[in-house]
Amino acid sequence: MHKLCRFNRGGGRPLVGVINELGAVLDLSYAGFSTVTEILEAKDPVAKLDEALGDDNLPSYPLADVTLFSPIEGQEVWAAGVTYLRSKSARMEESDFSATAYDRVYDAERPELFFKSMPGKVVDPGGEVGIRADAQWNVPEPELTLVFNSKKELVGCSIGNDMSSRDIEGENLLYLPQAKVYDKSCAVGPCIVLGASESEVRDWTIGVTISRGGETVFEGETSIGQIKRSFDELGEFLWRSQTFPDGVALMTGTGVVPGEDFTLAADDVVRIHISGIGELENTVAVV
Ligand code: DO4
Ligand code: MG
Repeated sequence: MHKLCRFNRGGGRPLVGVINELGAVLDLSYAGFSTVTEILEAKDPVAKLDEALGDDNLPSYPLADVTLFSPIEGQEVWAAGVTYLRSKSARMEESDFSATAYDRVYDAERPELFFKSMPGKVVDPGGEVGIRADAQWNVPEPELTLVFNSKKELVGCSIGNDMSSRDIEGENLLYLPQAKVYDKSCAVGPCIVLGASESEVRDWTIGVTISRGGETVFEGETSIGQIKRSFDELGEFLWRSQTFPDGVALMTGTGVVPGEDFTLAADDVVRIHISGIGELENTVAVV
């Protein structure tokens, strides 16, 4: 498995690197790579990286000395919903009005899929994620994020945060785009893991810790294996009647939902972890 990332040191354009087991970033610009996408588009991305990493002379930098960027370059970000039982029950509680829609989609053949973010609007690791100024009930949604290349091949996975306004979504299902798509509502990172099979990924855990003024105000965790649908099934529906010339990232839904009395506040720190990938940390700001 390889952890592909975008980074730089002391400013300048993002470079492509791999985070190794020692917590160092190996600089792939010295192996001739300038984008993550060209690796994702290769015939065999893992073999391509194995070959590049065979060079013992690649410069390496401690993670603490680099700035990481989201690994999303030109990929649109989409999201699946109601893929965990916990998501279905939380949404049915938040809205009498829309309860049957959530109930039905959980069992339906066609999954819920929605557009989440233009690539240029994706928030970097360490950046600010947004809560809407006109919303009262806001949560992060920690989600395994699948990464496909332009040939529909599932080539890797990352960590995503599908920031959501639950009061807006709960008021009327037709407000879902406003609850889900606004400035700073989508973060992805810190890397894309290549070379993990679906069965390996399903053994991983995903969780979130939210801190306020240094105190933990919420934490929760679940297993990726609880996702009801297979990755191929989600990908197959996403690609129906649509192409993605730069590839696409697909958040796979949340299985960790804070209780009804919890809402995010400005300056909260949200840390999402997936056992096989790492941690995506962001600070909350009102937008
Ligand atoms: O239908 C509402 C959104 C569902 C969602 O984002 C999730 O389950 O993660
Ligand atoms: Mg979600």
